[in-house]
Amino acid sequence: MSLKQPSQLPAWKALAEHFSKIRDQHLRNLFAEDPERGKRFTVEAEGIYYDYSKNRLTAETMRLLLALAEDSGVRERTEAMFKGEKINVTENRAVLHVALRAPRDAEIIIDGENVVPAVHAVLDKMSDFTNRITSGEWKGFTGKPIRNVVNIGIGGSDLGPVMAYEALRHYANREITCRFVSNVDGTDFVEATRDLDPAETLFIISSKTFTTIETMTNARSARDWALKTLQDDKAVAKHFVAVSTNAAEVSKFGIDTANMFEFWDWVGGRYSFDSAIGLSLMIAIGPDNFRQMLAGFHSMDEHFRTTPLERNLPVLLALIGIWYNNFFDAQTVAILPYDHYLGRFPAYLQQLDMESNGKHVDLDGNQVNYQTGPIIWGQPGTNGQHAYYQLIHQGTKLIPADFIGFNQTLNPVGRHHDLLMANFFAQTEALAFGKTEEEVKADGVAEDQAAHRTFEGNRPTNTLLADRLTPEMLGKLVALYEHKVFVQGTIWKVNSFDQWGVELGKVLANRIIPELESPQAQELSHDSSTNTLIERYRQRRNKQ
Ligand code: G6Q
Repeated sequence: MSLKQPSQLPAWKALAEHFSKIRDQHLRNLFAEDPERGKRFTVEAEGIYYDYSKNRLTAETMRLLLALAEDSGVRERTEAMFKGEKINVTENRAVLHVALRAPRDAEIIIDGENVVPAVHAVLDKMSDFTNRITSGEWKGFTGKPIRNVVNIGIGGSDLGPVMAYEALRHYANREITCRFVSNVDGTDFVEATRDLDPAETLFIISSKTFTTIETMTNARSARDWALKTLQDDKAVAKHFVAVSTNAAEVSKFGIDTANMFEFWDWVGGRYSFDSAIGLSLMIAIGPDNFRQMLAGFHSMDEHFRTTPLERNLPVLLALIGIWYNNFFDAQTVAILPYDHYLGRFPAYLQQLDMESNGKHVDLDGNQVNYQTGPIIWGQPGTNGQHAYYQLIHQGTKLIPADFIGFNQTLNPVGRHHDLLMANFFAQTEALAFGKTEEEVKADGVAEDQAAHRTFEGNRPTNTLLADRLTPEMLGKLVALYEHKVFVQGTIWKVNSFDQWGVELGKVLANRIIPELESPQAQELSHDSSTNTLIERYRQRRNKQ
């Protein structure tokens, strides 16, 4: 299939022309011209109130962006994904994270087989295992119940579980301590396990391939750590379980494949925490909450699949992102959750978005001549306000931001929630409307100070407001962003489901490992910088 570059589409050309007319329009004027704007540019669906009125756009912009989605085949590609077509063309795989949350009676066929029963069989096995752990029926090797669960995984096998565990901590069983080890830096493992009793600790080795060097290194250190105390290889069966697609490697490691939780090659790592990769999360929050989270994912999937584009949350979020990325030339998007539980949400979205759409060639392998995925970053509010918001308000860069907040707190304490939300509303207001020099002077600020205290405004934001951070709502929010990334990837014509960009570094590290570990100093044949750095490390690593 030969692809039309997006910039050749009539809707793209029309947007470029439209952009030249409205690029300097100020949100102050847009709001003044239309007293209903703050209600008009909103959508409420799936318990999420999405206000996109504080964006630099008009009804015409939206009409053209929606035409772009139509012309780019968003609808057709969505159907292709949901039907299990092999849209991950560079790996010849289907992309079916939506099957992970399909109801029991759904039918999704890949290579002639309905995958939904297998999905539910694994979920049932996870539920059963969770119940055995939390009830104390599953005992460690010395007969003690499990009190600590350590997930060992990295990338997609870590960021999702840890984000969701933090997000849903309110619902977690506090009798069980959950830790997450990902980094090959030994510090991560040592600090995560230093206060744990091996006799009460279960390791979940989460790795789709079961060959990832960081995970396997941590898994082996975990086995050594456990056996140092438990003193018998048979203890591995009671203290280690695996989540993987690779039964052969799991059993080579010494884990009974009866204690392996399966998933499939049609689940991408960064789209996998609602599969068995979420086992640690299920143990923490319990099977019922986990299933509610899946129900949330599924209802956002259905919303995305069936709602007209102009009221479709992921589509709108995606299109407005394209507007800034490709027309305003914005380089980044800030994700700003005003909920402390969502502290890891920006880091999770970083992988989801940047690994998916950080691509420089289209599906045909042609170099693109337009910007693809943005840089994603952020921290929860209000902390960020005392750090980097200065630049968002008064810097020279345009930083579109997503503000995510909740009407109800899970931890009512005094005035805290009203203060949090007052800041949430104030920030998007300040960013949009700013403060003019006249207003500053009218406050009595001296002439020579006025410029410093002026806020241009016209800084765009999305507001996503929901009632409460529940497991179901977390599922909805994650699916919202998954599909946003998908829509953008479709418009940019990139493969959002591979990640070849992480390979080269791995290959080069594998070449350097023996150069660091071999007892005979091996000759180095890198560039002069890398050679000198390795030499220096070899000389100095054992010096005190
Ligand atoms: C995500 C990527 C990547 C992957 C990790 C871990 O989409 O594929 O982040 O999840 O490299 O891989 P394993 O699960 O195979 O250890």
